[in-house]
Amino acid sequence: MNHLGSPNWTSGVALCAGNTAAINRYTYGWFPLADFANTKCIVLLGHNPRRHSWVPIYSAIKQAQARGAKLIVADPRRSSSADRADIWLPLKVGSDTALLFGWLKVIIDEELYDKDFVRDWTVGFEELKERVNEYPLERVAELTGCEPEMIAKAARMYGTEGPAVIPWTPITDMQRNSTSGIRLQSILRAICGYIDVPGGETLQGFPSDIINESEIEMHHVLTDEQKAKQLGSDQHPAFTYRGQERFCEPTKRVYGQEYANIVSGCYMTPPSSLFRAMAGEGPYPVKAFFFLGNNPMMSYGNMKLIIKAMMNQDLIVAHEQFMTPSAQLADYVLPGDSWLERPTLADGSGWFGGIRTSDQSMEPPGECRSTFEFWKGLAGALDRQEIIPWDTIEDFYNWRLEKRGVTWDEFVDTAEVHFDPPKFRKYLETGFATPTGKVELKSTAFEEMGLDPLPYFREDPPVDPEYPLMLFTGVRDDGFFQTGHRHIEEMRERHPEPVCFVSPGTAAKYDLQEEEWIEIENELAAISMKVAIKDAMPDSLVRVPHGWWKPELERGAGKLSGALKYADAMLCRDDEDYLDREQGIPHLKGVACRILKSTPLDAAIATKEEPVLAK
Ligand SMILES: Nc1nc2c(c(=O)[nH]1)N[C@H]1C(S)=C(S)[C@@H](COP(=O)(O)OP(=O)(O)OC[C@H]3O[C@@H](n4cnc5c(=O)[nH]c(N)nc54)[C@H](O)[C@@H]3O)O[C@H]1N2
Ligand SMILES: Nc1nc2c(c(=O)[nH]1)N[C@H]1C(S)=C(S)[C@@H](COP(=O)(O)OP(=O)(O)OC[C@H]3O[C@@H](n4cnc5c(=O)[nH]c(N)nc54)[C@H](O)[C@@H]3O)O[C@H]1N2
Ligand SMILES: [Mo]
Repeated sequence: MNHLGSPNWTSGVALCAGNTAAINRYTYGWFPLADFANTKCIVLLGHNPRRHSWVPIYSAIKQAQARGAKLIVADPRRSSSADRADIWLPLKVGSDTALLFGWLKVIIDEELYDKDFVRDWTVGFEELKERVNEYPLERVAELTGCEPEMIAKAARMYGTEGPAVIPWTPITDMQRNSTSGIRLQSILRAICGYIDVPGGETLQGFPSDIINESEIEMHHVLTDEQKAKQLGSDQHPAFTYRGQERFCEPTKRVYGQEYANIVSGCYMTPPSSLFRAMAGEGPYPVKAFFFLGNNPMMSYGNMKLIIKAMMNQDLIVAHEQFMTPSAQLADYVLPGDSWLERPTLADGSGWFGGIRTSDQSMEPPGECRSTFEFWKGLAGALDRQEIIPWDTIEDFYNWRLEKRGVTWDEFVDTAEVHFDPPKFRKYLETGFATPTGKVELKSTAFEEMGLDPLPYFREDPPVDPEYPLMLFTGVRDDGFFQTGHRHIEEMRERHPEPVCFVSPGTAAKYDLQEEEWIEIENELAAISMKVAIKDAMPDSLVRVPHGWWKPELERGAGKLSGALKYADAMLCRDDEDYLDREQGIPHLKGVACRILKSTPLDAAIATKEEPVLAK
């Protein structure tokens, strides 16, 4: 993309970890990794690692607790992590940012922060304090629905029982106040003295002696003129070139190179701006769309708009393993190989400072090709062979490993994860990779872009009596990964249909029975789900599973194998009220909706037929 001159690239990591990385840079220049092995206190904002979801994190938390570490969980639902927590804060869906303001208020008022660190290594503390004073505990209690004493108790635990960690959570990556929520997490880590210390959160940088992924991406070859055209960067610049290039110089100073695409999240086009331009809403037309390792139609907000955007393209090319609803709209589907069928050399994208390898175990079947071969073939077809000069992917890896003095074959044979020995408080020598070299509690970069340099909280739009319930998306069924795997019979036997969760109170109010088919509806669409009644759910909240379609149903425009009937993205909004201002990502944690009971006839149809979407 950089060689061809297009700045318009986006990814599912725009609402999962990539955007967190980009926003963390505004505070201390990098994205930290939690040191679970040595920590004394863990805070989970929603994030609920389970035995069948985030296995290493689940195990690390259990081990830390066995050592006596404290666990604080904020979750509207009594999740399995909430069950094991020392403190559970049952906050209102989408209100994490307000809760974090409450914590800061207590920590600043009671002087539980690290005063030396704040004096020597931060800028903007006084302004931050003033902003935080706008959030007294009574107001925070109202915004979050949590008891003021419980908020204060959790804040004291975080402030005094450290070193503590607030490991990455996707939950604040998908909210209207995402930028402020992520900033508040980074501010808490910093002022409490938990950054780059054992048991806290470490700024790992790139692994040594390897050509890292950010170097390979060659962001310097994309011209300033093209970067300036990146869609959405005027309105929502936080993770675009416009926002992130402010870190080039400091990143070079601290980490040795200008571009650091941490978790691949730092130079993206805001998805909603991209799809709106593709749909013809300007500022200029987009005519061709290529996607790879992403099911774009179902992985953002406002799915109907994305379908319109795709239908408005002259050319769509998909590099996919399966005929997903997105791939069904492509002009060309290039079959992709899978991870066992290719050798892999991966660094941790700067988040985790290690290198991982995986050997090729078998040949890809039929016409399936690796992504390397696809891009190399494309460069050749454009007579630009010099972009990818290596004959094979192994040659490419040999080049990346030259500095280590090993060949790919030798390196992969070790079958290890390669770590550099940990270093702490590296900022004492280099400063932080921010424009001021300090931890920016008040962001100079946001200020320069005309954005609020301090965190703030935007409340929900007023309740529309037509849509009295709230939904959030995010059941990850154990047998599936995201929108994938619904074609695997054994897994479908375990989870044959999409199932949403409601509380016993909500079920009683709307006369819903276990396993009954219902429709969940809002201004955008209605989708069909079966009901599960769960004690762990609070009243008036509906938990909707992510990414449902049925590969066995009819394919193609207007059908899309059931995606129109079941996908959560049909209900996810991307109007300004539902977008994070700085990033332009959708609010998926608290969307107004209502429940309609399906008639038995509808329920029968729901499993067999698909509605036709007017083109
Ligand atoms: N088997 C399997 N494992 C997976 C995946 C999969 O598809 N299948 N997906 C992987 C991926 S990419 C991700 S990102 C993770 C997601 O996994 P998690 O990070 O655990 O996220 P969720 O399961 O979506 O929701 C976690 C909790 O957040 C709570 N929650 C919902 N809204 C809010 C809110 O506004 N505030 C707070 N504080 N809590 C809230 C929910 O009640 C839920 O208990 O799972 C990963 N693991
Ligand atoms: N509405 C809504 N949007 C969301 C979320 C949500 O809960 N609701 N969750 C968000 C989260 S947490 C995440 S992580 C993102 C995930 O969003 P995506 O990255 O789109 O995740 P998947 O749905 O797993 O789609 C990945 C696709 O890549 C294909 N694929 C997998 N491996 C390979 C490969 O090796 N080669 C090729 N060529 N293709 C491959 C798979 O077949 C699959 O169709 O979505 C985000 N978007
Ligand atoms: Mo994710």
